[in-house]
Amino acid sequence: PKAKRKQEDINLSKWECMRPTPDICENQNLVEALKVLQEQRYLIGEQMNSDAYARAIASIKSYPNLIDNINQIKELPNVGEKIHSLLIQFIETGKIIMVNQILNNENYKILKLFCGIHGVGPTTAGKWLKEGHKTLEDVEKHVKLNNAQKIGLKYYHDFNELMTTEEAMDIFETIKKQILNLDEGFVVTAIGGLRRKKESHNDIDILVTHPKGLECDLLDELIPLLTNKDIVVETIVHYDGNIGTSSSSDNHFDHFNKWYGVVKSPLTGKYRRLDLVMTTTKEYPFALLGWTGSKMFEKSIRRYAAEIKNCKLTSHHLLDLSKNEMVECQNEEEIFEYLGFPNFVQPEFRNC
Ligand code: TTP
Ligand code: MN
Ligand code: MN
Ligand code: MN
Repeated sequence: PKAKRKQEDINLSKWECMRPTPDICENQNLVEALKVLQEQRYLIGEQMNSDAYARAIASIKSYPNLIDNINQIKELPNVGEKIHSLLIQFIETGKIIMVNQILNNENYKILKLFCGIHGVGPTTAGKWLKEGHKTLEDVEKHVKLNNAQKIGLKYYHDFNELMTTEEAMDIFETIKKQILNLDEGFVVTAIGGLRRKKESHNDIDILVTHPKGLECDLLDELIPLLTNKDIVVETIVHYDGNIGTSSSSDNHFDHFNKWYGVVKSPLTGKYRRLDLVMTTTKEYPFALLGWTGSKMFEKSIRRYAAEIKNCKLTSHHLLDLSKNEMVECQNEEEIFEYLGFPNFVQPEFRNC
């Protein structure tokens, strides 16, 4: 078992980004139960409701002790009345009745199945369900899919199986080696869940820069090379960051050259998702911070920067709106410092 953190480590900030949050926490069973409720709200299109669960989950993940009494629940930030009563149910009975009801619900199972297709969100899944589709075979036969969804369906099984850190690291090292073969000056960094030291992974995310700016043409050379070596097997999207044509409702929309695709894992032979992001060296600290995640951490630190510091933080820059000037930062540490964080937040504690 893990070493318990001390009572004095309790941090009750309402800002997720200010509280150290590990991947696996002291109240993991409770977190897993609440994640079912959060996901169900998301799947039926109740985003606000889902977000309320996500914030409560983050609050619990950052709490360093086993939650087994009502006084502890009372002090948790970002837990509203409804979720509060579910937590009481959990400490009294060891479970949340609603969770099992959801897990047995046919529509929930179908929506979850459909959203497991890369490129399918709740809106599309809900539409297919309404049209009477129930299985992946129904979708394959009767629905017109876009390119990303076709790939998502083709590799459905592998994409929905989480990778171990060993496998994800092996893919990262394989790609890194190929990039450094092209030029030793490339700086190749694991980002996303791999950098946060999560114990399992949906994909591999890699950030690349070069002191002489060579990253701007790298993808055009790298992707054909990796394809020849049977490492890359599909391209999902290749964004040219200079052409601002792609529109996205994603909060994390940025303007980097990037490539999302599929690789064949050398270690297991399974097909895995890979994201490659190119950044200038000047933007590197901001890209690193923005692409390390978690998504909750990013949302929180951006809101904190805006509301408390009157700054606009993106994956490209930090703009101080009070002075109307860009803040130059050499590394992540300087960004946290400028935003008034008492300490640097290690990536492994950004798992909110
Ligand atoms: P993901 O790869 O989606 O998530 P993750 O690595 O935290 O976990 P896993 O892959 O195992 O599910 O995204 C990684 C980070 O990249 C995320 O915290 C936010 C950022 N991001 C963007 O900035 N823009 C984007 O378009 C996407 C998809 C992610
Ligand atoms: Mn990832
Ligand atoms: Mn993901
Ligand atoms: Mn990713």
